[in-house]
Amino acid sequence: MDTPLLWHIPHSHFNERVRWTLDYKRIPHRRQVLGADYLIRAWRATGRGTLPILFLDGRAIGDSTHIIAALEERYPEPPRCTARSHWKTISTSSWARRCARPSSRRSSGTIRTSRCAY
Ligand SMILES: N[C@@H](CCC(=O)N[C@@H](CS)C(=O)NCC(=O)O)C(=O)O
Repeated sequence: MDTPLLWHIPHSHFNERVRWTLDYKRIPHRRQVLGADYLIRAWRATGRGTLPILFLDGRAIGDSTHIIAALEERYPEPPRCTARSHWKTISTSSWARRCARPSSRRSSGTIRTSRCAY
């Protein structure tokens, strides 16, 4: 199996949530920041002009939600989310750190998080 490769841009929450998932699951991978030619490269790889894109097991996967779902399937442990869902107010906990949006990663105290559907 090839080492997964992430094409990404640094300042983007779509890209950050994939980086966060890769880090959280401790998945060995490589990262490549794309330059100004990202659009054509992304289109060629996935048929859509957005980043992030993850190359996993010979597939180019676009869209952060699809990428995270594929990672969850390929690397189930540790699970990114539990079955707990729906709007809820929770205190910062291991569940919150796993499932809250990346922007809430460093939150402390009580946070409001959305349904944990990646
Ligand atoms: N639904 C996509 C959205 C990704 C997205 O919009 N990425 C932006 C960077 S933050 C992008 O590549 N935009 C390029 C463009 O729209 O031309 C995802 O979750 O990955």
